[in-house]
Amino acid sequence: MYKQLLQVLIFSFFFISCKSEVRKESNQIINSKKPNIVIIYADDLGFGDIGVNGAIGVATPNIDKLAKNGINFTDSHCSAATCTPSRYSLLTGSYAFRNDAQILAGDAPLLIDVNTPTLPKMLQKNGYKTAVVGKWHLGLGNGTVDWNKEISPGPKQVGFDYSFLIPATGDRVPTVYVENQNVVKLNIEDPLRVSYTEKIGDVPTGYENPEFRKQKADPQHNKTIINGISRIGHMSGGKSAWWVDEEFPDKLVEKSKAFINTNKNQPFFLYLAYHDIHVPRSPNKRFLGKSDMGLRGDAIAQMDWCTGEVVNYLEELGLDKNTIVVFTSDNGPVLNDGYEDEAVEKLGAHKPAGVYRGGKYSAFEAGTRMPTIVYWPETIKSKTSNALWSQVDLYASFADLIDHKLDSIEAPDSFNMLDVITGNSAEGRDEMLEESFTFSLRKGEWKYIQPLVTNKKKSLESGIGWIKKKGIEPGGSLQPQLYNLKEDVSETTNVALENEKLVEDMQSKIEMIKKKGTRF
Ligand code: NG6
Ligand code: CA
Repeated sequence: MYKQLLQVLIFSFFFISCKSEVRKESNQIINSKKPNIVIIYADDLGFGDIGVNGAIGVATPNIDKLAKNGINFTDSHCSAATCTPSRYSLLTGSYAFRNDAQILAGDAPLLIDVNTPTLPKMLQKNGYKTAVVGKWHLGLGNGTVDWNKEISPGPKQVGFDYSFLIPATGDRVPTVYVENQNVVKLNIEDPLRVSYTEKIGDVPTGYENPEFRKQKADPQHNKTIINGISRIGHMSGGKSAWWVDEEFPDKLVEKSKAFINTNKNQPFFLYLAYHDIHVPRSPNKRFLGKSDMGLRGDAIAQMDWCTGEVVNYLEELGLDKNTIVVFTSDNGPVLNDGYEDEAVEKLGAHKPAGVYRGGKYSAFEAGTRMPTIVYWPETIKSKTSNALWSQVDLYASFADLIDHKLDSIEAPDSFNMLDVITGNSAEGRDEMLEESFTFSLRKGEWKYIQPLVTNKKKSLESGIGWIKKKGIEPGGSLQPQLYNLKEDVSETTNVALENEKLVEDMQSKIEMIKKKGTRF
């Protein structure tokens, strides 16, 4: 008995001292000792799309190296099954439904209220220089953006000292980079205009000149053609500023390295958000044929290369041992998301979501269960972790890492998972919300999916039919769904009817979460 108690005490002491080891450095007065934070955010990358998680047909040596020398998580989640909501949660520590975050148009206003506490603002307060490089998709300006002037509010007003943006998505106009809230290389003689309602200017569109396209596209992706790719939305002018999709990897790596280099002598936070492997998939010719899966696989190879470039650069500058790198993705995988790029035809035996059911947009696990690796040489040890946690937790976890005490309005849904993220604990969350077109709740071994709020079969089909058309199982039903993930990780057998009380409890827990921040 005493022996056991002693063991517990020794273990606790060891555990606490490991944790304080992680923090000790951040307490030192020399600012440069605070760990740098790099979040590498892939787009639409599924759990099974990386080598260490079983990818077939594409190699990801750089990402695998991070996983082998860091922690590879099997039950880590983005907050939602689509991009904008996940990014909103990552940066605010708040569930996306609290601000009604949905996939945004390319001319949507800034979604994050400038008075909302954000992860980059919290880090700034603690002496960090902060940057976002890559896909933004959180809106810009106040609703009527003039792309020819400084665009405000934007990343600066939510806490980023430096920004280099793909403003919305690769498939949406405007197809220009925005650096520190100004369109890059814009010629004022040729003003840039954007419309999501009607054709403007005389740039060919996919519906008028389909012969100009490199890839066939569905009607939503068939508007203005830029660089041989028809996009969502219309655009005219600004020709000198138009991006070349094939240059994304080099541009994003270049801008990331420049930011790291400029700030190497002080703590920094880099949020590097790739376009890859979102549509349109148009990798640089260096990566064509690098996979057996056509453009989708080649985009994975390209994204892996970018990851290697940035991580190796940290090493080259001697920063790697003082930098925590989180590699993850914003939502589950999708094959045909609007363009015919042969992702379906060339898939072979590869399973983008691994053993999980569903994909992007889906309420099933593949919607939010993300490939997730945390890498911090010499501070964290190599392992696999099955702990449950969400990207919404990064805010509170990084706050703890640098000894920032959260106040009552900060990060209302963010739980401190620092010990989990750094591998000192395998005890993740007890409960976690997953957002999609409905709500799901994880609790212990259970996964509950809230029924859709309609009684008409027709409305159900119109609500989720479009997801089915993409070959993805939406996971929506008029009935409650309950799965035991311990026995049925692929969510094949709905056991809601046998567990009425549990279903009721989980539904009421969702109601509680809806009412107020889960941290309080
Ligand atoms: C959808 C687009 C899809 C993709 C998605 C956003 C249509 C029919 N589909 O509306 O192609 O752009 O938005 O993807 O327009 S995400 O990863 O940014 O959430
Ligand atoms: Ca996405």
